[in-house]
Amino acid sequence: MKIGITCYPTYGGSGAVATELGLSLAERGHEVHFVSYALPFRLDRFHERVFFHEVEMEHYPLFEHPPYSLALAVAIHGVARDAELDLMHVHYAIPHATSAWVARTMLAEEGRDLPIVTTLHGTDITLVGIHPSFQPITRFSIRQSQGLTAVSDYLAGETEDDFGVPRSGIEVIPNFIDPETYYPGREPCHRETLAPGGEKIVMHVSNFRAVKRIPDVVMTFAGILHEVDARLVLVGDGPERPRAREIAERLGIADSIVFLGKHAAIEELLACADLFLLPSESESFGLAALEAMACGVPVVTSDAGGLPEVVVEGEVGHLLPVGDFEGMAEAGVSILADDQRHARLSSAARALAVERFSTERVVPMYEAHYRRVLAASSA
Ligand code: GMT
Repeated sequence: MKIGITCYPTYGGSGAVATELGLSLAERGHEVHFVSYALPFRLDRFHERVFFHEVEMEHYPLFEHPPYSLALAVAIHGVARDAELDLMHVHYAIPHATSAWVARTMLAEEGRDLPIVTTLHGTDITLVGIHPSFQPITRFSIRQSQGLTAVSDYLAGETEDDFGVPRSGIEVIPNFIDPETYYPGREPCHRETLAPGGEKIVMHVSNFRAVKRIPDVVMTFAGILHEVDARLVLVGDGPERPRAREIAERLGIADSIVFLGKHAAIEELLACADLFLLPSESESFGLAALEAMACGVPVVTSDAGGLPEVVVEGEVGHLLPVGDFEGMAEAGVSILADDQRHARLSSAARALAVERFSTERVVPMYEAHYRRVLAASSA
């Protein structure tokens, strides 16, 4: 198949999933065309059958906010026509599903068909999409897609409740990991640099938005530090990063925290973590938690959204109520202070990630979804 993919190129789960999917589809023999305003952050090497098309934007002085959605629609239209795409797969509904619908409408006028598959990732439904300024157009655009997938049961349910899309019209296809990229004991490990005194490594990876509850990461770590000699490694960047430093300084634990900033190859860092924290307010899936599990790292997370579909309580870590940083600290200590328990959770985490969420298992679900959409379109 010839497949177009649009995603946000920035540091975040939806861009990561879209890029890994595109690369894996290309490895399986499909031709993949990425369309976005910048190179997706994980598309960092040459790959056969993979093309990138940058959306051209005119920065006319009249526009305080240049209309990216329209420029994207024009780009999708051009790529679909020139590369003869079979279908367009957009990740994150806003504005991608709308731009794809405009492109599809333009192509229809020229006698061409471009089926659209939209994958819902999270805040495009639960936070941004539901805001009154976007709700009607999100609803319209996702209902216009020929295929609709969500990354968890939880998100499919929210989409039905808040947008009136029947649950039967949404296929749940979970996030996935390549077990040969994410694995325990990866070398070289950076343990000696990150924790030179042999401390346990507690890690958090995100784009530091408010929804990630960064203060809870620091407070949980402070609780762990009372009982266990540990260091907190914070990977990523975003609006809440200064707040994390401020809290750490106030608590007098800044020296035990490493602010690493953004890293593309997080598998190298996760492989030397002892515990992963994800205390989010809302998380439709929690790709970062899955990546940690695949590296054999037990996780302590909130029980928000789709996280219980990924993290099995007591088997691979612990799920606590949102905001319960004291409980999270206790759970973290119970894992870090008991080597045998840590080893048990670590191997269960790896096994679960590989069995349920490997590329090999999940990517064929997307291929089957595409085939169904194409069959329905040509019927
Ligand atoms: O929806 C978002 O917040 C953005 C998105 C991203 O690009 O980071 O994250 C979502 O998509 C990921 C990939 O499907 C999921 O693993 C994350 O749980 C989800 N984030 C939220 O729901 C907050």
